[in-house]
Amino acid sequence: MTPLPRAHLSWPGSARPSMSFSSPNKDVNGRAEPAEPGHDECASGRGDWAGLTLDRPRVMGILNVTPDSFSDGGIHLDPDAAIQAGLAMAEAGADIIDVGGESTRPGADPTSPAEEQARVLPVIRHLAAAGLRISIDTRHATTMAAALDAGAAIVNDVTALSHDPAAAPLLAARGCPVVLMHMRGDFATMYAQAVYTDVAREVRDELAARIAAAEAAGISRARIAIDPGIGFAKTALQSAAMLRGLDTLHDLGCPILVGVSRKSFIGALADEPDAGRRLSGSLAAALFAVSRGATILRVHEVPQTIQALRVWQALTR
Ligand code: PMM
Repeated sequence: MTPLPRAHLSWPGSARPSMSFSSPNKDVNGRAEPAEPGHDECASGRGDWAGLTLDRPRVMGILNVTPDSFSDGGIHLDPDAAIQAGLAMAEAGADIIDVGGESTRPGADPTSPAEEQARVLPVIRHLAAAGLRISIDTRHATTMAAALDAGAAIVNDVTALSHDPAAAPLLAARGCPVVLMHMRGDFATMYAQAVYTDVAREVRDELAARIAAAEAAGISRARIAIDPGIGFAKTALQSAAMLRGLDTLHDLGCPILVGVSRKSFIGALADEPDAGRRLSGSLAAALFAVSRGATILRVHEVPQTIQALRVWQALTR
């Protein structure tokens, strides 16, 4: 099949600077990416982030090496199965593979950093050695450090560096890109704090405070991506309202990452209790998020998301 020409998106609001990304992977048009620049080459604001050009949507594949994540728990607990799944997502065009070893499911038992590292490090070592761009999904500073040592390039913290006081100084010293996700409370208490007057405005203000804390610790804004934390301390209706107001986050000047894949708000909107049967709703929400300015999508189903993005891009460019 003849590859489509590289498609460019029309972003809502202002035009975005072009970014170019590197990986042994293919982009969403099936083209090989150029070699990755070093971390120091990250540009500011909505420009390059983590060596990726964000002139088009990027895909982060989810690899939960856990027994109990809400939709894929147990599937990738065996390191060989996780490695094969990560390689398959990269082959399908994922730009980043997000490896996590602790379930963030409400009510999940906390995982010790030692157990978390035992799960993720063999997988990260293998996938990083194969040239994949890896993010580590953790709130523990010791796991961040060990994952970066094992070859991870990005830290994804669902607590926006608020859980572990050692995390921000560590990342300032390491100089790596980081995802700051919005949530309130912890995994056990977050729904008790899902009270908002204007969810998008309040999430924006709380993310601004986390960005300021990161900058005060020495992390440059150019290294920060933000995430509204769909489903975290938000009801289904609040998650939907957050997505509708996603463009409220633009003035923070950071790339926006969104994870809607299989989330319970999809189940609520689509009346689908089985998380494994939420692909269609997840794709609809993902494309909506892109139309509101999301630049990175965190997804379980990489090939299907890339197909949806290719068609969407071809129609909107
Ligand atoms: N969601 C989960 C875990 N980590 N990280 C970011 N940045 N954004 C998210 O929305 C997010 C996350 C929970 O979903 P999973 O169990 O499918 O990984």
